[in-house]
Amino acid sequence: MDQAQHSGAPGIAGADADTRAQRQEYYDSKLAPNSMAPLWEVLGEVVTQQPRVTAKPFIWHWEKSRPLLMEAGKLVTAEEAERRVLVLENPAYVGQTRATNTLYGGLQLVMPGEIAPAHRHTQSALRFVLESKGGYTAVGGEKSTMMPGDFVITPSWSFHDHGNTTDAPIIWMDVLDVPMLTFFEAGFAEHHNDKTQTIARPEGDALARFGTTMLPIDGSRPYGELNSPVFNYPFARTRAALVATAAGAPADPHWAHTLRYVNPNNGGWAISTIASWMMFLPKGSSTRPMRSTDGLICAVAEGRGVAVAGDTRMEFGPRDSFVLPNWTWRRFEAKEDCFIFFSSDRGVQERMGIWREERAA
Ligand code: GTQ
Repeated sequence: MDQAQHSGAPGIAGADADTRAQRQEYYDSKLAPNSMAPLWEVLGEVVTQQPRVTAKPFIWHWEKSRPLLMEAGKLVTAEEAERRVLVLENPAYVGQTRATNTLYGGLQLVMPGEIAPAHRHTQSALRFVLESKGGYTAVGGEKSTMMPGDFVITPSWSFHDHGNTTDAPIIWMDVLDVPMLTFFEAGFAEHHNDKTQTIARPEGDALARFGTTMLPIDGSRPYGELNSPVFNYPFARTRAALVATAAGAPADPHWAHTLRYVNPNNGGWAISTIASWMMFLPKGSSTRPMRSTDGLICAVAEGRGVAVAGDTRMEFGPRDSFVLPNWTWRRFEAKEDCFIFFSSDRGVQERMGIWREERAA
């Protein structure tokens, strides 16, 4: 069969009405009762020539989402809610708790004095801090203060609790691999016996041991090989690295100046399932169109500009979050110096050997 016939409308072309009726009778009365179905009627749907993209580009503007979060802050406590989060629900997936086809996104608020109690789950999570005067997340027996632009991870099955001992709200963006775990039906979760986990190490311990281009001589790996033992990548360091990078080499036409958050144990992504990186796009510059099989959840640390996905132009400013769908041409324009955070399911796709990208000239 010609490969081109694998795409297009369901069913197979060319059969006359009699034949079609005969086949339908066979499907309904013989196959269906035996829990079988004819592949040839659906092959074009199942094995498509190009990805069938379902997510829509969308931007959640900080000016709108922050007041909505603060309203939630009055209606429900962090303890009641367990996690007081407004889900970033893609308009293409109403009621499905998904921001992209494979990732969950949310905006989480912890008010002064509140604690989001300790729990763990097989879903991995990352946080990208949008507003903070110094709230914290505890992971694996260590607390880390979270400042704006910091990237924090809670790998699969690690206990985590969040708290805020400052006098100002803390807000961050959550990205979790929830839809993937749902697909695998491999979700487990449990509460910690205590509201907060026991702190066993001083703040900064993980960063000192694993985050300075050195590693412990005894080879210890708190989360095994798969996930990074560094659980806070401070924005101050990331930003300085990106600025220094830009001083040393011209911008890549598609990536501008981009560095990825890495697991120092194996050079892979910080979280094995959720890839994450940050782009520095200097004022007045832009990137050329590209697309990839991973859909992106993004958040703006600094700057204003435009993100284009397909025919959709999204004007962004500081602390906005937005989605750029999989296999959809995307590009950026910077009106100011922009530092943009990205996350995607690329970690999983790469290990499956299916990740692809295309770059336009
Ligand atoms: O902070 O543990 O947005 O468990 C969704 C589920 C955050 C969290 C979310 C969670 C968390």
